[in-house]
Amino acid sequence: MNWESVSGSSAQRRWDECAHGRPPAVATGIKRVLPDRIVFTYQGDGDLAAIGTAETIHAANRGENITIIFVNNAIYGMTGGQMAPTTMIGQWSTTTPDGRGRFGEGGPIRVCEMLSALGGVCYLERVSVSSPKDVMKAKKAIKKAFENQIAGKGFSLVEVLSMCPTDWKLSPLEALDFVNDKMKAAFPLGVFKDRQS
Ligand SMILES: Cc1ncc(C[n+]2csc(CCOP(=O)(O)OP(=O)(O)O)c2C)c(N)n1
Repeated sequence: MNWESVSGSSAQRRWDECAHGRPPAVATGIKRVLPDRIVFTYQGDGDLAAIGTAETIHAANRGENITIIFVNNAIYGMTGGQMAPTTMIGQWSTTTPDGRGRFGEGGPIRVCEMLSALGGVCYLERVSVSSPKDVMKAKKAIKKAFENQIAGKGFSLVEVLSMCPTDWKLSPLEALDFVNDKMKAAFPLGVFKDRQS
């Protein structure tokens, strides 16, 4: 969890770490105490949509004026490839050796679609980094999420479909195909909410 300040004559940057799942709560506290700071979190799918589901939903519902960059690689990467809430039906992981099952494990949680129902949310967009064109779009979305915070518009989240070749057991090029063919079908790209005021 990180915050950055550009107030005053010189930029001050600070990175804070907190327990998995807690970044939206910690960001809430920092932003409320230091409202001139630009506060953002950088979270994986296990962090944001499993360990920290409650923190994410309630910060969004309260309309906290923070920016969340949500990295969705459909797996728990750091701990070695267990099923994440965003693992897709049929997808292999170390804890779903026969593929994720709709009845045993449930389907993948689509975070942007889920949060779009909450009144406090200002901006939700799902992007990808699996081609140069996608990277340009992702950059634009992330910039907008920060501009929203500077304008005081409230909660913005950009979901970034990302590669994890190591835990998917794929080559880097195969991992790009996995995002383009499989993940984009399960997690459609686009703007899910864009409140103007
Ligand atoms: C509160 C808490 N629960 C569980 C863990 C163990 N843990 C560390 S990383 C991780 C998985 C993280 O997956 P994700 O957020 O998707 O990030 P990735 O590594 O894929 O980028 C887990 C479960 C932890 N560190 N803290």
